[in-house]
Amino acid sequence: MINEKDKTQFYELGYFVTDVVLEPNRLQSMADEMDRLYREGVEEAKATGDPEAILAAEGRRAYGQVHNRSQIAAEFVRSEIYLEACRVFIGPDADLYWNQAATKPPKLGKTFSWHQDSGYTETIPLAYITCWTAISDSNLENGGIWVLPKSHTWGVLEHENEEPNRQVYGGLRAKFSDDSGAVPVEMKAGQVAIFSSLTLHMSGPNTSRNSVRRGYVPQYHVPGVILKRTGKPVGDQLPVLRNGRRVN
Ligand SMILES: O=C(O)CCC(=O)C(=O)O
Repeated sequence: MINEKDKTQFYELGYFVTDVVLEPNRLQSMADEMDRLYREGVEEAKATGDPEAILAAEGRRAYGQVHNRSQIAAEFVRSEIYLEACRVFIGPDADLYWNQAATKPPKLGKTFSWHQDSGYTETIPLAYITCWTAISDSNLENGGIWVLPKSHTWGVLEHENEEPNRQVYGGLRAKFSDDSGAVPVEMKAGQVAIFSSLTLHMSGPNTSRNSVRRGYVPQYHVPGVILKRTGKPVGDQLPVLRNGRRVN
């Protein structure tokens, strides 16, 4: 599934995109799980009767640690494409570092500003891989991702706080000036964009009429990773690969 050209592009540009590598029935199961999480979040908020909480849930960027809330996701994080990416870019031993379901509904889905994943959590060792997976088609119109080729060679940039507003999700924004080389990464359901945690990326608003953009975003790292800031273990620390073999 991952060939020499993909590897070269990953090391030179900081990312590559696979062919369609996930079967329709597995994509449908994950899409249903993502919709369930989103719906449950909105229903919980509605139960509080607080209009702000409802708005926040409807516009929530992502749900994390999905593997703890969904047996389907716990299985999905061990998909062969992810294990192969771990073997190629991490080594024979790898853990799930973090995983998120990022559902962008039409109209409510906002911009997520330029950032490096390592800009959120700087780890030791530093670089890990992000496997941004199109669970449904992801494109310019429905809020797909963009990457900045070669930015993985720039080290960890300074990031500043981004306050949420009607156009932009809250979070961190990388401080840099020139995104003129940015590339949109349009994907069919079942394709995976695999990039370094140092690669700058962002996603636009969902301006489509009725296309829900569903991105599932598992990330993988070596076992025993620690957070630089605290010196403490960080992330999901869920073993997926040992001696090159899948851990169940
Ligand atoms: O799903 C998106 O829109 C972007 C997700 C992302 O960049 C991230 O989680 O780091």
